Amino acid sequence: MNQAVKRLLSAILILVFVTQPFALHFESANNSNILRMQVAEAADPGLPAATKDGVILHAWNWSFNTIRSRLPEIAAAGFKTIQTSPIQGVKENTMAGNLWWILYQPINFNIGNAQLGTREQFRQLCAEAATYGINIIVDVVANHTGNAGIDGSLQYVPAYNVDPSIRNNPYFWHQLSGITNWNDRWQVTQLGIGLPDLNTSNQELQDKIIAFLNDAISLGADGFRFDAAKHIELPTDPAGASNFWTRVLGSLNNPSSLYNYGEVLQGGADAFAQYANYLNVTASYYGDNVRHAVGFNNAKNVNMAFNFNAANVAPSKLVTWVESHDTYANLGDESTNMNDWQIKMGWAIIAARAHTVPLFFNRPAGTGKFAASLGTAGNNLWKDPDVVAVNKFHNAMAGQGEYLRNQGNEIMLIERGNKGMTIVNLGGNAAINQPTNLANGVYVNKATGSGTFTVANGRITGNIAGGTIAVLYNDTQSVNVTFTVRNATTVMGQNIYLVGNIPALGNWNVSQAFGPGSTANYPHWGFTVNLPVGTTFEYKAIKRDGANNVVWESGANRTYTVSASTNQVSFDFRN
Ligand SMILES: [Ca+2]
Ligand SMILES: [Ca+2]
Repeated sequence: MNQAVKRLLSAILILVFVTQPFALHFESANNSNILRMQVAEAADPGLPAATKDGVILHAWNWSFNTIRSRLPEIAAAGFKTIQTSPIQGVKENTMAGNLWWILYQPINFNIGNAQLGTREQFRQLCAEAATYGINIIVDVVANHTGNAGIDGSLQYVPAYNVDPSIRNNPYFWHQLSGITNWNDRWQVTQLGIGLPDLNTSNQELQDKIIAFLNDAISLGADGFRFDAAKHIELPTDPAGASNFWTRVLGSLNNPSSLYNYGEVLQGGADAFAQYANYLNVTASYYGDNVRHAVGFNNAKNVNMAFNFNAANVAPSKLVTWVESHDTYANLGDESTNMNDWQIKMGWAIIAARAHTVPLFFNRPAGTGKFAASLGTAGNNLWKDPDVVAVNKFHNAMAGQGEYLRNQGNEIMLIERGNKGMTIVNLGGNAAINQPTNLANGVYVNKATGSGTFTVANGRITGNIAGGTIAVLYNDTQSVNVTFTVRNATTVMGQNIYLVGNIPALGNWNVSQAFGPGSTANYPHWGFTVNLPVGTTFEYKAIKRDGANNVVWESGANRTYTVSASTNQVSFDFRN
């Protein structure tokens, strides 16, 4: 259910309760749903409507019920979308954290496994997530199945418990051997990555995959991350081409509501830009550059975080990350030793930027690389106040373009349209003084670094503490204020206007006064002015004719402060 429909339904339900408390008979299950919807509405986190405009929480190894229990917090933290681990049946039921890769060794195309939960629990997760405006996207393993063992050729033999309808069909498999030349596109797609490679060109196998994906969609899935997408052939491949992507993606239900992306790790025969013709892709080089930019295994240098380095694929087709579950968890420890501060600063860079969809990888809880069991929630960095502040910045800036600046090698300024700016300071205390397109005004830092910044005459100035971020935008809500000026009689050619010390009321310039008012109830005059909540202003009603001859109200200026709720002002014109 989209936000607008939900809001409308909530309003109707509240109205029904208020106006007809005794006339309706809800069953208890319905009542609990209604209450939940109202609670969700009360805590409306301002999530964008679509995954493409928000940020993703990669709830790595969290079970369906674990995710479900955290939905209010996840919504409050500003995550539009949650990405699950693979939901297919897997070859072993272990819950050991260091055996996380078992989830990437599926045995079928059915929903449910010991680690994440059942198909019904998945359905419940999706249903409840929808009440918070949260989308669920699912990690899908379609390139390969689990193997029979890690030794030698067993790597390329299907696990004994792979679904017999797959295991025993000789047409469903590529040859049982591994890639030796990663620059050979045929090998990259047609041979194994340490696992038995499925023959993804086979239409009967594709049909199983399509049925699985549509089952997930029917339960509320909002898109898919295709694992090892680089290893599933494209229609345009020079050798080994197939219609997998066009046929599978083209057979999904509700296609326009889905966000799909492929794990296309850059390097070797990646065909990166070609994949982007079919689905969104992972900007893995950029993640590497961002890690270096924030000083991980490198001298800090924000200039490394400007270029997406993504084969000229449009940024709107890129999923970005600071680290992925692979860079964290694989044997190479590519990002494992990054500290939380570095992750946060990297996240501030990628999530402040426009167009792309940033993915926040949630590390396991506890100390050590794999301290927690599969199925449990990870550490709490995803709800760190600075991460949340940047998430909300991302949401509030949806649709705004970006302008990137640096102040030396340690300060990056990410400006969005003329609405907001996030400043990432990797260095010491600093005075910011930079050109900007932001509207004039004072901007209070929404991140923990606090402080205020001032924009005037096309420059932003302010102080930022060392190692902190500044999240700057004015998100004041505007509301309609209704004025009724009573008993204001006029002569031919005169009308009633409002003039005051704010731009909406002409800044005391009578020729730019607001009005004329509506005369539906003459001699009473009605006005509806849209004003930001919290604005305090002085004003008066005036009589004005076409030549800007003015009769002012007598007495002192009136004052008013716009509130978030009721804004109806009525007064007699003071002659
Ligand atoms: Ca393959
Ligand atoms: Ca959904």
